[in-house]
Amino acid sequence: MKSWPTPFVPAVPGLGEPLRLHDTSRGEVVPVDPGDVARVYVCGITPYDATHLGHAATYVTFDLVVRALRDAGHRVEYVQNVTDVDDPLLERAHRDGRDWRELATSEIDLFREDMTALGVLPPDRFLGVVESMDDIARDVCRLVDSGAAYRVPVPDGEGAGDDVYLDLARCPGFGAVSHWSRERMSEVFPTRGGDPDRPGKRDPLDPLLWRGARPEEPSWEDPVLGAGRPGWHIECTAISLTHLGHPVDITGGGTDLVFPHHEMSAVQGNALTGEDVFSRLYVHQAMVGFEGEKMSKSRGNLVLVSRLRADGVDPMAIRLLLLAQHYRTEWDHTDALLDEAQARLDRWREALSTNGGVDATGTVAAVRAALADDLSTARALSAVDEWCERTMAGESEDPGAPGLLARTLDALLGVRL
Ligand code: 5CA
Ligand code: ZN
Repeated sequence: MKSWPTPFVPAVPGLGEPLRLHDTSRGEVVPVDPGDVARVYVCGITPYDATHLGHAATYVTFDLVVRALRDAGHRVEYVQNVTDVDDPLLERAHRDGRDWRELATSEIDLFREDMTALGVLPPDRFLGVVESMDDIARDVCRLVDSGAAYRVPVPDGEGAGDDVYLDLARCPGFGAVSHWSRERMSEVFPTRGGDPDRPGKRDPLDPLLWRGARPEEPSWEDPVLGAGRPGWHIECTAISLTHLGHPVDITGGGTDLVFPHHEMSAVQGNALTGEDVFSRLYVHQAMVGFEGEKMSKSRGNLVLVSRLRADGVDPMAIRLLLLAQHYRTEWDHTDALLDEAQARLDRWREALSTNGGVDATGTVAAVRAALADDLSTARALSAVDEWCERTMAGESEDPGAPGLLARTLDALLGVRL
C-alpha cells in the first residue's frame, strides 16, 4: 500500500560511526554490522485506533536506526507491515458498527499523517496483510506440506474447514528470541492473542497460522487451506521473508512483541527456510505509559499524536519529547516533559537562527557517536544543548556552524527547525 511522503534528508559531511544496538536475543549491545544493504523489518500498526505516543516512540526509534545506518554508509531496505485484518480490528469495527475495511483505511490515513508530521522516513515497502494474502497462504501451505503444521477442524456450528497450527514440537530453537521460561510464556500467551485452551491443539502454545472461516468474519479462499484468514505471527514471517529474504539484519517493534510475536515469527521463519537465524538482531522499544499504566488501545489511556497536533503542539516538540528518552527505558508521559521539549525546541531555534556560532564539527561528531552507541539520544541532545548555550553566550562566530548543525539535526535526529 502507499506509504507517506519521503522528506528530504540533507547530506552531512563525513560518515557516521558503525551502529551498535541492543539485541534482545543475546541480551547485550552488539554491532549491527550489516552488509552494503541493511535489511530492516519493523512491526507496523493494527489500524483500529489512532497513533499514540507509544507507537510514535517505536517508529521514531526505528527512524533513527534507518538514519544512522544510512549515515554510516549503508543502503537500507526497510519494510513495515500493517495488520489490516486481525481480531482486535474486527472486534472494534463490530463494537462501533463500522465496516472493518473502512475503519482500517481511516486509521491508516491518520497514521500516515502523524508519521509525516513527525518527520518519520517512510518504509520502502509498507504492506498490508490483505494485499499480502497470497504470500502468507503460500507459506502456511508450505508449513503444512513439510509436516511442521497441523489442522484442527473448526468446531461444529462455528464454521467450516480447519484451523491450522504450527507444531512447536517440530521446531528446534523455540525460545531463542525471548529466552523466557515455559511458565512465563504460558502466563503471557493468552494475554497477547494466544488461544491455549483451544481443544485439539498439540501444545497449548502452538501458534495459529490459519483461521478457518467463521460466519460474519472476512475470509479468503485458498485452494489447499480452504476459506479463512491468517493468524497474526505468520503475517510478519511471510512479509519479512518475501520482501527482505533471510536473515534480516534487524527485526523491530515494542517490547510487547518479544513474546509471542517475534518468538513465533522467528520459529516459523526458521521452519520455512531450514535455517536457524531468522533475524540477526531483535530490537525493542520499551513501553511508554500514561498515568502509571502501559499506553494501549485496549486500556484506552491514550495520548494521541493527532490530538496533540490538533491542540497546536509543534510536531517537532513531540519528536524532541521522544528523543529525550532512551528507547530501552520505560517512561510515563507527562505534560511537564512536553513543556521541557518545547522549551528546548525554542532554545535550539533561537541559537540556530544566529548568523554564526561555535564551530560545530565536534558537536556533529558527538551526536553521531551518541546515536551509534545504542541510540543514546539524550546524550546527543545534550551535545546540541551545549553548542546552543555556548553560541548564545557569544563565544565565537563561525558563519557555517548553524547551517552545519541544522543539517545534522535534520538528517540524523529528524528534527527540522
Ligand atoms: N500490528 C502489530 C504488530 S505486527 C501491533 O503490535 N500493532 S500495534 O498497533 O498494537 O502496535 C504498533 C507498534 O507499536 C508495535 O511495534 C508495538 O510494539 C508498539 N507499541 C504499542 N504500544 C506501545 C507503547 N505503549 N509503547 C511503545 N510501543 C508501543
Ligand atoms: Zn509484526
